[in-house]
Amino acid sequence: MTATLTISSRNYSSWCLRGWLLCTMAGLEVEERVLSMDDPSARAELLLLSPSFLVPCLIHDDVKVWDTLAIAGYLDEIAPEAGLLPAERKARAHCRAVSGEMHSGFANLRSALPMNLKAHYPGFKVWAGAQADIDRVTEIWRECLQAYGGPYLFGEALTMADAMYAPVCMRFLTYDVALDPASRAYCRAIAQWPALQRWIAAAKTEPEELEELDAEF
Ligand SMILES: N[C@@H](CCC(=O)N[C@@H](CS)C(=O)NCC(=O)O)C(=O)O
Repeated sequence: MTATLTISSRNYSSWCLRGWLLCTMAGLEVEERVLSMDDPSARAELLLLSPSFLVPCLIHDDVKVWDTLAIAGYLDEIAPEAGLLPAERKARAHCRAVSGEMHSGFANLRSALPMNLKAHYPGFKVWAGAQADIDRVTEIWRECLQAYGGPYLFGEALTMADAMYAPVCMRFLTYDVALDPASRAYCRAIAQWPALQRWIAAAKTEPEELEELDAEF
């Protein structure tokens, strides 16, 4: 079986990171196609590949699936044994809900603290709108960590929710966000995730394409 994941910047693209982590969790080996968003011919190619014009986009055999949540659902279908969703029905619903909340929400957090894996901003000043998102994210985390015992959101095994929130953990570390002890421990546990470390190492070798990124990405 051949699979291709079209991605853009490893350093800036949080959705590509999520999609790639999900493929890794599902044990799906993907050939990565890295497209530069600034290059018009790459954009034309992307339009053919990904009808939404957005990345990541997974092509697996004759199936094309874009949008991270749809990719997660597809991967769970083809690799149910990988545990992208927890085994128990109530926990599965909870995992879907918090993954969906990340996917559709937190616009202030995403625009004020864009992912930038190469950067570190000690003492970064977080504005109130983004702080409200941070408070909600850490509330979700504390509830999960307490209910399922950690170290990951749904217990001892990583699930799709951890892939959804991994870029948020990296943002919190990049922007030196003040966190409660449980959330800080969770961010540190996620930062140790070997697949994420591989992605970060590759991101650090990427040429500087964008000087400043203040749009949601
Ligand atoms: N809801 C989409 C969001 C994907 C998204 O916004 N991708 C960004 C990169 S992280 C993108 O493709 N932007 C296109 C562009 O910048 O032209 C998903 O879950 O995959």
